[in-house]
Amino acid sequence: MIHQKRRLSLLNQLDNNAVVIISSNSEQNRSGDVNYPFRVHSDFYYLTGLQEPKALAIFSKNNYTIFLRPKDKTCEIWGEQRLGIDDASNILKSDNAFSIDLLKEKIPQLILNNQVYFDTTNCQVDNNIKNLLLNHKLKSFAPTLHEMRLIKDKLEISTMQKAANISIKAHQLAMQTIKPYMFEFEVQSIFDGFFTKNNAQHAYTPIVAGGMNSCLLHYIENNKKLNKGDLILIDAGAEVDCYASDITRTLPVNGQFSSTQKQIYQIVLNAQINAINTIKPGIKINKPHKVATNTIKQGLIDLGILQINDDLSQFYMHSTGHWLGLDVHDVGQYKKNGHHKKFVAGMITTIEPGIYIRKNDKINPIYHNIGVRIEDIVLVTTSGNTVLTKSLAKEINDIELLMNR
Ligand SMILES: [Mn+2]
Repeated sequence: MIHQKRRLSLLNQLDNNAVVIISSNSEQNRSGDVNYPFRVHSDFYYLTGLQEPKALAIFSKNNYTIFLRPKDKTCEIWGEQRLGIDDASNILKSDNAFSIDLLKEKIPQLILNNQVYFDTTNCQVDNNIKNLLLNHKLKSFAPTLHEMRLIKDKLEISTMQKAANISIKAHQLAMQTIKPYMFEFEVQSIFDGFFTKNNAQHAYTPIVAGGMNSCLLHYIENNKKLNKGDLILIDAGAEVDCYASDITRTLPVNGQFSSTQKQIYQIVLNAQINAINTIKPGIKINKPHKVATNTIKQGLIDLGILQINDDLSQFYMHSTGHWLGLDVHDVGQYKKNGHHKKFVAGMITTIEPGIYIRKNDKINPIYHNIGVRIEDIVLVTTSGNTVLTKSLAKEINDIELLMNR
């Protein structure tokens, strides 16, 4: 029923005679006969609840038709699950269900005299169909749909809390397991195993970065040895029912932060907490970033690492958060008419400030190769915010306690 509600809500925001056409993703080949695990297109899943390749939905206020692959005995023998045509209407609550092979034949009567909404960038249909549609004056539904996806409903919030909970437990397990001289991939395997054990997958390629690698923002090689006095930065989150979580923690490999590591870590933590505390409905969405950068700048000035007129971006060069949902960097605009939007209840954002000090002649070597990022998931509520990942340790003492238990 939720998908029906979403389709109707979208249609209510489009032209009265709108007919929306949206397709699933296609499978991606990895090598030879092997494909990557299939991941449905987020927009398609949001509107249909169907997780199959080679599927397409056409809906208007009067009709909802789904095209999908018919059941196939041979494919079934090889283990391929298909919903099939016969059950589709009942399960997906559509008026009609047809084989995807009939798409070209059926499409003209389904879009007749209506305003067609179709996003060529979102949809993977073959060129025959694309050309057929391009003969019509097309409009885009994506901007409207993506504003809808920005505000999460109850089901989405509870699914995202589930994903967050699995990630929290995996991070806790990592904190209790990490020891000097382990390899980064051994730490990654804690997440691989725990996510699989809980019927979840990685929402994105995890970053497990020890020592100098902690200063590389999207380091994913995860193949180096962890040295005793180093930090390890772990950015890893589970995906549950297509919904992402996204958590980063930075830990001392030996379970004890050094005094310089503590100095940098505490600045990032203060920045993160200050940023989170700004979040409530009506506040501009760039406020957390402003507060985080101010806190970090002042902290680095106090340590003598930065001068008042220096550019902070050499140490903090990314934004403080992003929308989170079906996509890790979720859809939804950050600005409207050139101005930052305001927070609204139901939005979910990450808050993830960091400081990255690479080897640099100008900086005291005691600070070299310290990369710290702390990332939590924040839900905007009517009265303020809730941190979905608040039960995961991030204070220095709490992390050291857990790592040495
Ligand atoms: Mn993130």
